[in-house]
Amino acid sequence: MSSQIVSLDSLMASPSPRRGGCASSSCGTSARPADVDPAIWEKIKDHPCYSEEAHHYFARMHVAVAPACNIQCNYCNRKYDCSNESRPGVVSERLTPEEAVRKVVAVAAAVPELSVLGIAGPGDALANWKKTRATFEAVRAVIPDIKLCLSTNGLVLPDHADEIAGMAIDHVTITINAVDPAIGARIYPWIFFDHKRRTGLEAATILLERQMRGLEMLTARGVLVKINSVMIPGINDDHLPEVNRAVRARGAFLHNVMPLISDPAHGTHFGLTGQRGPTPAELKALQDRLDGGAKLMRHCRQCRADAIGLLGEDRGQEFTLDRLPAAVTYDPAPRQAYRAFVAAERGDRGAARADALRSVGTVTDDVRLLVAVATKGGARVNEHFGHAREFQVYEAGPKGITLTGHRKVDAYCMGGFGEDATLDPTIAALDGIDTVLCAKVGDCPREALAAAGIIVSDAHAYDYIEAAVGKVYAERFGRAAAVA
Ligand code: CLF
Ligand code: SF4
Repeated sequence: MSSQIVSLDSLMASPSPRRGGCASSSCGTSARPADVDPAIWEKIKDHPCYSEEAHHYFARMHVAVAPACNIQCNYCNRKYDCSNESRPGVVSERLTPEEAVRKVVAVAAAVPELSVLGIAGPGDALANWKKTRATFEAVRAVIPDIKLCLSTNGLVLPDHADEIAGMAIDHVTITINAVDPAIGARIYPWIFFDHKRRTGLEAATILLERQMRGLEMLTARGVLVKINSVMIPGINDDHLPEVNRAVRARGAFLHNVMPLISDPAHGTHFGLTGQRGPTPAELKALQDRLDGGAKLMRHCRQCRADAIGLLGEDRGQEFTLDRLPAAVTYDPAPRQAYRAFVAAERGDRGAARADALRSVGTVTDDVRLLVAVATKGGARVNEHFGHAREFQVYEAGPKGITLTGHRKVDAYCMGGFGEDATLDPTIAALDGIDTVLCAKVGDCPREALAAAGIIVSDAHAYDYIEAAVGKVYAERFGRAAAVA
C-alpha cells in the first residue's frame, strides 16, 4: 500500500503562497504563473503530465474503457495495452463505462491528489468514442472539477474535434512519430479508414494528414495538445526535430519523446525483428537537440492504461474491480484541502527554488552536474535509497536546474534487508550520474556506489529537491569550492 504523499497537518505550518521566479529559459513546463498565460496556467497547474511542477503533487488515473484500435503500429502487440501512451507488455483490466465511474469515484474518495482522469487505451480512445464519451460525461456529473484527458493515434480526430472542445476536454495527446509518409510507412503497416484496410505509403499518408489536421483543429479550439513521439533509432530519431518543428508550427503545447521499449517477449514486429530502443544517453541527446523548439515533456513514465497515482507510482492494483467497495459516495472536502495545502507548499518551494538558482548562478564556469534524486513526491528528497524504484534525474548547470528524466531500478531493500544483487543493475542504471540524493542510505550501498564513482548523500534529507541540487552544485563548483 502506498503511503500518502504529504501530511495535511503541515498545512498549518505553511506560509501563504508566493510566486516563485524561474531564471532558467529551459525550465519548460515547470514554468510558474509569471511565465505562463493565466488561463493556460489554470488548465495545467494540476495536471501532472502537462506541468512538470504539478507532477510532484498531483495524480492521474486511467480507466481502460477503450479496447479497439483502428491502426497497427510496429511497436504494438494487440494482446497488450496501447504502447502510444503505455508501457508495452502490460495488460490492463478492461472496464465498461459504468465500472469505470465506480472506480473513479472510489479512487477520488481515497486519493486526494487525484486531479486528472485519462483514457489512454488499451486501444485508441477515439476508436471507442461512445465508451470514452459516456465515461467522461458520467464522471464529470459526479466530480465536476476533475480534468479530462485523452490519448489518440489521431486517425479519426478530425471527426471528433468539435465534440471534444464542446465537452471541455482540455487535454489531448496525439502520437505523431513522423511527418514524412515514407518514414511513417516503416512504423505503421496498416490503418483501417473509410471502411477499408489500407497499407504502405497510402496508409501513412492518410494517417499523417489526419493527425496534422486534428492537431490544427484542436489548437484552434483552445484545447491543449501534447504530442507523443516514440523514438525509434535508425527509423525516426533523425527525423524527430522535423516533427518537433511541424507540431510547434501548428500550436502543440508540449512534445514528449518517449523511448521505444522493444523486447522479443512482447511479440511486437519491432521486438521480433531486433529493432532496438534508444539508450538513456541517446534519448537525452535528442531531447537536448530539441530544446528551444516545441516545449518538451521530460517526466513521462509511459504508464499503464489503468495506472493510478503520482506518475512515478502505480497504485492500480489497490483499486481493481474486486477490491472496490460496493457503494461509495464522493466527498469533495479531502481533495479541496489537499489543493489548499499544495498552494501553500508551492509558495515555499518557489522561494527555495529562487535561492537555489541564485547559488547556481554564482558558478561562472560552464560545468554541469547530473544528480539522481530519490523522492516519493512533494518535490522533496524524501525517499530512502533502499526503497527507491526510480530516481529523478536533475541537471544543474549555468542555465539553472532542470529535470531531465528518470531511471528505473529495483528496490535495494527487500523485507527489511539489503539485496546486494540489485546493486550492479542499479549502478548500471545510474550511468553518467555524479551524485545520488536520498533521505537515508546504509553503508553497504554507499560504499558500492562510491567504488563506481557515484557519491550517495543523505545530507539533504527532506529538503526541496532543487534547493538540495543547487547546494550540491554550488559546493562542488562555486567560488568557495574553487578556493578550497
Ligand atoms: Fe494520462 Fe496521458 Fe493524459 Fe497524462 S499519461 S492520458 S497525458 S493523464 Fe503522462 Fe503517463 Fe506519460 Fe502519458 S506520464 S504515459 S504523458
Ligand atoms: Fe497499438 Fe496504440 Fe498503435 Fe493502436 S494506436 S496499434 S493500440 S500502439
